[in-house]
Order: sequence, then structure tokens, then C-alpha cells
Amino acid sequence: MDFVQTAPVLGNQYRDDRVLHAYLERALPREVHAAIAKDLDELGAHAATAWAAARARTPSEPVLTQWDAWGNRVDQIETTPVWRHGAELATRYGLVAAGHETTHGAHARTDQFARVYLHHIASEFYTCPLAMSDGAATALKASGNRTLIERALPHLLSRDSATLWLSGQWMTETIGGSDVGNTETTACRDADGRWCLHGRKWFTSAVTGEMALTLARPEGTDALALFYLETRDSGGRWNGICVDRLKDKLGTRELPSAEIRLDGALAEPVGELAHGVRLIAPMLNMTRTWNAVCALATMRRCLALAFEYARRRHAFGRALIEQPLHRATLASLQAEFEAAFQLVFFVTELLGRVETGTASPEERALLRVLTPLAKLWTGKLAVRIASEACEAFGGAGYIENTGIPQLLRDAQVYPIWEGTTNVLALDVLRALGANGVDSVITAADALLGEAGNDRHGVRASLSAACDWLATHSAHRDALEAGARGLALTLARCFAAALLARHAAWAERERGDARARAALAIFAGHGLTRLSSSAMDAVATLADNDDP
Ligand code: MFK
Repeated sequence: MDFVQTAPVLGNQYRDDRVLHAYLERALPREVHAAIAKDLDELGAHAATAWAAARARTPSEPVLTQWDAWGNRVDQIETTPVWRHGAELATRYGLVAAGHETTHGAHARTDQFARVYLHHIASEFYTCPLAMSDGAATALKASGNRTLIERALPHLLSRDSATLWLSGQWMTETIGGSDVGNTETTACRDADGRWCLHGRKWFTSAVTGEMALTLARPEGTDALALFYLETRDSGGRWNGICVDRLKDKLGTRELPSAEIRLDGALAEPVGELAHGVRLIAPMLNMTRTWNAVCALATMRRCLALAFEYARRRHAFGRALIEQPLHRATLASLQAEFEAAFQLVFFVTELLGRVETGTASPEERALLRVLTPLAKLWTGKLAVRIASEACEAFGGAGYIENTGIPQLLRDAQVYPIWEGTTNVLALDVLRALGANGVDSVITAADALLGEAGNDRHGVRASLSAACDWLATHSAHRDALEAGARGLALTLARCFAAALLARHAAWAERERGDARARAALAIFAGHGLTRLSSSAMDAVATLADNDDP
């Protein structure tokens, strides 16, 4: 009989994840880790069974039915079977709630995001509405609007699937996905003095939720305000919302992203009738954190599959993992992942400290800078690792029902959602402008101090970044043109400093040299990504497309 290659087998994704285990052991008090380990173990087991189950069934997608048999506009969305269990799993494991509960104090966010990291792929991107719900809860808390907090938070943070609400984040319009300040949706008062929204939202992720935060321009003003709305009235009818169609997307196809029209949707202002972007910013920063955690989850899944397959698959007389170039390729991807892991989970630690009021002013400023850095770098890295994972499987990695191509298609959303790489790089400039670069350098120095020494040139690369900023700060165009290189340099420097600190701990406490090896490989890829300000060359190339 012809040879048939066995498929890769995924084990319990908590038990098998050395990087997660070591991190939690270092970052969490022993009693917190012990208290959450059972949930993490169950999520890790579920990740494996869900992967196998997904390979065994025909993929399904949400279906929109706009009209019933009698001509009534109904706009019903039938979600996928996995999505129909989404609320049950989300509440059982507190995927949103855990981040807001006080049981584990400042460790709440790390606890929550370890759960999210383990569950993301199995959830079929049900994590997207969960991210927005977390963002909505965070933005409402920050607004101080007691009425809306009392109304919505018990639902958004519910541990009971019967009462859980999901929130949308309706920002994108045809005129502006990034330039949200151009929002065309208007808000006017009806005869009873209630606010009604009119406009078209071009990308609404998960319109199946119960509420949304959205931006609109109050009549008679130029200002942009943040509004809260519930998607249905007390009778279950749409609240002045028409679902025009579901998006036909490259990936995340289980997620019912929609184009909708607001035609008199009743809404309430969240705060003052202005500064809508400022008011929604806490939501943006929260969903950007989820984005980074979910990008990490994709990287980890790709690497778990690629390593498992490399041990199973033989070519040229030995297992792929024994082939020098293949093992070096996988090790180099693993090193990038381990560095990204330390950065993203450090962001969750900072977030927990800021939200519990235990962070220093410097840590608060650092969180503002590291959130977009983590989002933009991990978004790109997830696509690269997913692409390499396809290649690591050869032709099989290009075959749909292995599940590998979907990882790549889905990964491509991370650099786009919640602000593209360039928009996030400009946000880093915004954050550095507000807080200064000194606090960033001081924080990196402190981390390197904890790591014992700096054999990997983090200080030199940070110093190059500072010099670059000083040289370009007076020239806005040059500054913006190099913002991506600056952001990637800062992200890599922080990740290296954090990995160095972790590696020192792993060697000391566990006698484990693997994080140190990851650091050596990661730093060997280079930390600096600064671009020269060859503005003339850019202009020559970009401004002239004559044949
Ligand atoms: C599974 C993974 C989970 C992921 C969930 C995905 C859900 C998907 C749903 C979506 O994709 S929704 C669409 C997401 N869209 C965006 O992320 C928009 C991207 N565009 C930007 O981020 C622009 O930079 C921005 C809209 C913010 C620009 O708007 P403006 O009005 O030109 O901003 P401006 O004037 O610079 O800032 C207005 C205020 O907001 C300023 O404060 P002040 O009024 O006090 O001066 C800024 O400092 C503040 N601000 C802006 N961004 C901020 C922020 N504050 C804190 N954090 C930020 N990130």
C-alpha cells in the first residue's frame, strides 16, 4: 500500500505550552496560579478536541436572512454551531469577567488573558465580540456614566450565559476606517427628546450582540460624540437597524461582520456631546490588547502544529526536526514568538496594575506606549509565522481541510483590525509625544537591570532609537515616514529586555536554558529596524508611476 502521512496531533494546549507555564510560574503568586490551573487545563484540553472536531466537519459560516416568507424585513443571522456555544464557554471560564473581578487583584488581567490565549482558536473568533464587550465595559467605567454602568456592566461581565451581553464597536464608515474623525452618522433628537442615530456603518463585527458603542455627530455641531445603544427593543425588534449584508472576507469567516444602516436607532450619549474619539479610546486600547493576545495564540498554534509535524514527518532519511535547516527555521520562529509572548503578557501585567490603582505614573505611561507597540508587532509576526507554518507542511499546508491555510487567512486580520500597522505606528508617536521617550528608556533600563546584564545590545538599540527621534522630531513628514521602523525597534528592544529577564529567572529557578537560547536567536535577528530618512528617494519612487 502507498505511504500515507499521519496528520499532526494536538495535545492539551495548556500542558504542552512550556512558554505559558514558565511565564505563569514566574509572574503569578503560587496561590493564584494554583487557583486558575484547573480552568486553564480544561481550556487546553478543549483547544485540542475542538481542533480535531473542526477537521472532521464541514466548515460553516453565518447566514443572513433579510426577509421572511411574508415579506417582513427580519434580518436574522444564524451563527455557526461553535458560536452557539460561545456564550456558555465564555461565561464558564470568565473570558471577559475574569479581567474585571477583584479575586486576584492586579493579576486579574494576566489570568484573563491566559484564558483568552488558550481559547481563542477554538472559539472561531468568538473572542472578537468578547474583546469588544471587554472594551465597552472598560470605556463605560472610564466614562463614569453611572446609569449606563449599572445597566450594561452586569451583563457584559456576567458569568451566566443566560444574561451575558455582547457589545459591538461600530466605528468604521465608508469614508473612514482609520480616519474616524470623518464619521458621517448623525444624531438628532426626536419629539420626545430621545437621541436617534442615522447613518451607515461599513464594518460592524458581530452585529449579533445586544449593545454597541458607536460614534455620531450631534445635529447642529461639528463635534463627534460617543453613543450607547441596544440593538433590539424590549419586544426583540431591531432598534432602527437594518443589516444590509454580511461581509465576504478573506478570513474570520465564522464571524458575522456586517454592513448596517442606522435608521433612527435610539441611543444615549455616553458622556459629553463631543470628544467621541477620546471617550472610545479605552475601548480601542482594550481591543488592541486582545488583538495582540489572539495574534500570539495563532503563532503558538502554528508552532505547536509545525513542531509536532516535524517530529512525525520523515524526508531525506530522517525526521524533519533532525534536518538542520528545518530545525533552524522553526527555532528562529519560536524565538520570535517567545519574545512577543513576554511583551504581550507584560502589557497584561501593566494593565492589571493600572486598573487596580497599583501602577506608578511611569508604568501608566509605559502601558500607553506598549499597547500599540504590542498590537502592531504581533499582528505582523502572526502573519509571518502562519505563512511559514504553511510552508513547514509543504503541499499539505496549502490544503484547506488540514486547517493550516485558515490559520494564515485568519492571521491577516490582526494587522488590519483595530488600527493598521501604520495607524498604530503613528499612535506610538502620539503616545511618545504625550509621555516623552525618557520614561520608556528608564523602564527598559530597569528591566535590563533585573536581567542581570545586557549582552544583546538592547541599550545600544534603544539609544539608536532615541538618536533617530532627536534627529527627526523637527521634521514631521520624516518622523511619520519612519514611524513603523521606530515602533518595531522599540517593540523588539522591550521584548528582548523582557525575555532577558525571563531567561535569567528560568535558568536560576528551573535550570532551563531554552528562554536564554530564544533570546540569543531573537537578538541575533537584530533589534533595530530604524529606516533612513531618504525622503527624496521615497518621493521619487512614490510620486511617479509613469511607465
Ligand atoms: C480577536 C481579536 C480581538 C480584536 C477585536 C477586533 C474588533 C474589530 C472591530 C474593529 O476593527 S473597529 C475599527 C477599529 N478602528 C480603529 O481602530 C481606528 C483606527 N484609527 C485610529 O486609531 C486613529 O488614530 C484615530 C481614530 C484615533 C484618529 O482619530 P483623531 O480624531 O484624528 O484622533 P486625535 O485627534 O489624534 O485624538 C483624539 C483624542 O483621542 C486625543 O485626545 P485629546 O482630545 O485629549 O487630545 C488623543 O490623544 C486620544 N487618543 C487617540 N487614540 C488614543 C487616544 N487616547 C488613548 N489611547 C489611544 N489609543
